[in-house]
Amino acid sequence: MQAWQRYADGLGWATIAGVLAIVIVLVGAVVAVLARRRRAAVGVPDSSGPAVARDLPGLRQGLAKTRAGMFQRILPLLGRQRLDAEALGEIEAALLAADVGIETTQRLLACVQRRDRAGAAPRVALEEEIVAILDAAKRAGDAGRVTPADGTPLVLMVVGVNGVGKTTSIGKLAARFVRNGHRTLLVAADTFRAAAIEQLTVWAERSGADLVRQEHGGDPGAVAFDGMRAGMARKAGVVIVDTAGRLHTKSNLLEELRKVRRVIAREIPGAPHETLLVVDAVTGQNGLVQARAFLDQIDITGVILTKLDGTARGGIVLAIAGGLNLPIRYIGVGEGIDDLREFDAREFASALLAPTEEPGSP
Ligand SMILES: Nc1nc2c(ncn2[C@@H]2O[C@H](COP(=O)(O)OP(=O)(O)OP(=O)(O)O)[C@@H](O)[C@H]2O)c(=O)[nH]1
Ligand SMILES: [Mg+2]
Repeated sequence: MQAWQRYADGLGWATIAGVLAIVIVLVGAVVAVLARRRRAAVGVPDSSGPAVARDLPGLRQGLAKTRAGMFQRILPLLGRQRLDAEALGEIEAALLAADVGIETTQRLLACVQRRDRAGAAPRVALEEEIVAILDAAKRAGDAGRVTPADGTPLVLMVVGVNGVGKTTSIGKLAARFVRNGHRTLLVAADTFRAAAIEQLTVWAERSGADLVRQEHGGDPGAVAFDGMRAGMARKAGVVIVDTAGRLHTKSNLLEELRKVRRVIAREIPGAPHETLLVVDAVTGQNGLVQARAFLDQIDITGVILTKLDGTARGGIVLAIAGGLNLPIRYIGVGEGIDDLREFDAREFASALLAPTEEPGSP
């Protein structure tokens, strides 16, 4: 008998199997931790973990106006067993009034009707279809996302018309990244107003991010160039580029943004890894028209939808996802540093449709 077999018999095969199982579990755990570290090192936002669910009351609060508007009337209807024509009409009116858009409203209604005939509760049917629309847009956006190469930062370029909340959202995003341990650098490529550079400077201080800026009136492309060089030299995990929402007369905003984008791409291959379009939810269908104009000219990979707290038209989330096939990445639900939430389809749908009598709802 081999020495190892005698040794094994002495120990007992069951003990050896147990030890082996423990070793496998330990190796699995180490691999998982290393994978997480790697994601952190390249600055990929990690949305796993309990952070999303913890803030559910905050999201409900942010959607309070939408829920209290036309939606208030349909929330009780959704609790019914079956829907008659009148109830369906009310649901349609509520969805349209919340800016869901005609096409997406029709899709939702058709699904509710179909599932109603099959005996499904209207609330469940509507919630599932909302999640399906949002998930499809997310998959489309994820497919276009690029992971930063080793040793290069994750570069986010933020665009949108003036006043939609670009700079504020960048400040809030920076705070999130810094909190998650990423070295974050903000780039003030909006040189149109002196106040814009000052505003980003304040957000950099508030969030604990670094800043690259030049004088007011300078060339946005030159600031972007400095920003990418600094991001590499300082080994930043995340670089976020702020851009102008308007320019001096006669210059073409979208052309200027394309130029900034080219500079970024030339300096860091694969960058910008995400180009986020900021849309102000309060502007409703107008925001959608703006989004289309940007989409025609620039590769947009996702949307930050701001000011959801200030509108009863929160259905714009569905119009963007369903109508433009663009994923909502983040939503703004207030002006404070913590008022930016990573968008979660299921959480959004249940916060929107939860019955009012549920404990904790607004
Ligand atoms: N209520 C609310 N206000 C917001 C939100 N996001 C931004 N704001 C406010 O919207 C206003 C405009 O925000 P900015 O960040 O300056 O917008 P911008 O897109 O950078 O504007 P320009 O630099 O002029 O193009 C500010 O008063 C912000 O506090 C939000 O989610 N909720
Ligand atoms: Mg700004």
